[in-house]
Amino acid sequence: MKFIKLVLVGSLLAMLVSCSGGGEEKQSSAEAGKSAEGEGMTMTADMTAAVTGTVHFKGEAPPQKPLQQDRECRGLHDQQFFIQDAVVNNNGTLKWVFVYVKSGLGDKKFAPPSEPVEFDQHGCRYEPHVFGIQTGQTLKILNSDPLLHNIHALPNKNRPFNFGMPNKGDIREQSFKVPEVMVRIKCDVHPWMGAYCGVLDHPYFSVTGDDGTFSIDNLPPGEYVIEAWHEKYGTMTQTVTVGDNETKVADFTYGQPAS
Ligand SMILES: [Cu+2]
Repeated sequence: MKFIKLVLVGSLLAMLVSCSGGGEEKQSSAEAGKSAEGEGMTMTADMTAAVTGTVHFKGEAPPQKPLQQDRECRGLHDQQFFIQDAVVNNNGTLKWVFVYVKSGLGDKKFAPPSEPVEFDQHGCRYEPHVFGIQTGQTLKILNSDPLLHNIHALPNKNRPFNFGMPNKGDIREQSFKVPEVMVRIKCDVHPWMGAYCGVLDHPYFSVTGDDGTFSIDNLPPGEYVIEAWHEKYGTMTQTVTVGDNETKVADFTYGQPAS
């Protein structure tokens, strides 16, 4: 009798845990589905304007500092990682710059994509270090490491979240409700782990990689303020006017001494 009681209590607890855990995920995907089917959404497929460019870094590149990890994390991989807060590529361009349409879209509405944005914890680093996501889009958080990480998001406008992911293969889903550039994400177990997420209510953003270029495609024609954001070197903006079937180049240059 006592055993049965324990089993009952146990399964009740398990149900409670799974309900509260799964409820959040259901709610966010339901919200995404609702806005995807909503009326008045502007489609992006037939829009033909584009803004592309390169983010240059002028002057001496900062030295690449090796990332110091603890013994447990070093044991997960045989690579030498470097701190990612100021990465100048071999071609003199700047990596991890979030470039996006800051204004100019008016009241056009854009449904979030149904595909999630994947965000991994791998070798005790976040991958990717900088990324963009649309409001209502699913952020699929993975843990590829066989140890405990926690995902601690520190937004100012969105609801913060903070939970542990103890096992390899763990998956959690989150989403953001309102635009916010940028949301910092950190791990409290491993203080060197940090990432930045740009939340927008439209799909017009890009992050520079190893060649320092960015591309913002499928824009409606118009005049836009394009902002480049870098975690260490700050923001720069410029205004660009693009017509149908037109691609404008908007380059940015960081690292210039103040004039
Ligand atoms: Cu961690």
